[in-house]
Amino acid sequence: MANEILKKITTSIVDGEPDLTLDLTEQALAGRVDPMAILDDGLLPGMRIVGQKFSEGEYFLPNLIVAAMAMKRATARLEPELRSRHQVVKAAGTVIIGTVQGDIHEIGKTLVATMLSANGFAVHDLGVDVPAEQFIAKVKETGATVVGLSALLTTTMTVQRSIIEALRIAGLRDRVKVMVGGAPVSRQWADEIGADGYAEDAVGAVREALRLVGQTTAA
Ligand code: HCB
Repeated sequence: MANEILKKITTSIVDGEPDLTLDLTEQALAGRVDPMAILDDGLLPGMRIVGQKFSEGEYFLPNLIVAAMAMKRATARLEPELRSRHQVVKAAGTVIIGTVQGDIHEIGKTLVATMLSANGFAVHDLGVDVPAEQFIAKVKETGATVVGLSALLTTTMTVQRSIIEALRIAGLRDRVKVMVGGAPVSRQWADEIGADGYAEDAVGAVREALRLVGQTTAA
């Protein structure tokens, strides 16, 4: 039953049917399918296929938009389930996260924020298209020790480097650890731009953030 519904969820994302995706997500939850499996084995494979079809010229912008709508609806429904699965023992630290300036992709960043907060972090999500100054102001205001920078475009991943530099110029680089992520981002890129951490997905981001604040508890 689980595999079948997860496949249907994937197909509904690829076909761009937000109502159906939400309905199938509800059905999966009612059938006690693990919310993490719904995300990892149902929704995300669908988004990967959509991205692939877009890069091959089979899909166009409207396909991306409608797939993103489906994904957003389903992840909003999953959010409370993902949060309640994790028992927050103590505040793990404060994280500021956002998608960098010039980039409006928000789904991955929001998932990372959800998982961090489900794992005990106080999270300030600055949204998308966030300029360096806004990250800097929020670090000063909150005393956050981790900054998460999301970038989905090869043209905006370079902004991650500029933000790290801006944090240095603002005299904050010794106070905060920077964790980068997003589809085109790699560990090698993170090292190249002097980031402190990199994560491939939301669970990895929790692990990485815990490492960065000096904790060892697994996500
Ligand atoms: Co967009 N888009 N898009 N898009 N888009 C991508 C990213 C392409 C790869 C598609 C392709 O060509 N195959 C491509 C980028 C190519 C490139 O730069 N090399 C692309 C393009 C070209 C564009 C436009 C330029 C298209 C156009 O206008 N002609 C345009 C850019 C707009 C802009 O930002 N200025 C654009 C627009 C859109 C939308 C608006 C239609 C829509 C976003 C809607 C929204 O977010 N509300 C969209 C979408 C949906 C995608 C794809 C299909 C899916 C992205 C997604 O949500 N993935 C994407 C294809 C792809 O990525 N394969 C495509 C699912 C999430 C869960 O994964 O990687 O974002 P994630 O996040 C992960 C992971 O990276 C990590 O954890 C997350 C959770 O697992 N992570 C972090 C992320 N951030 C982190 C931060 C940390 O600190 C730590 C870990």
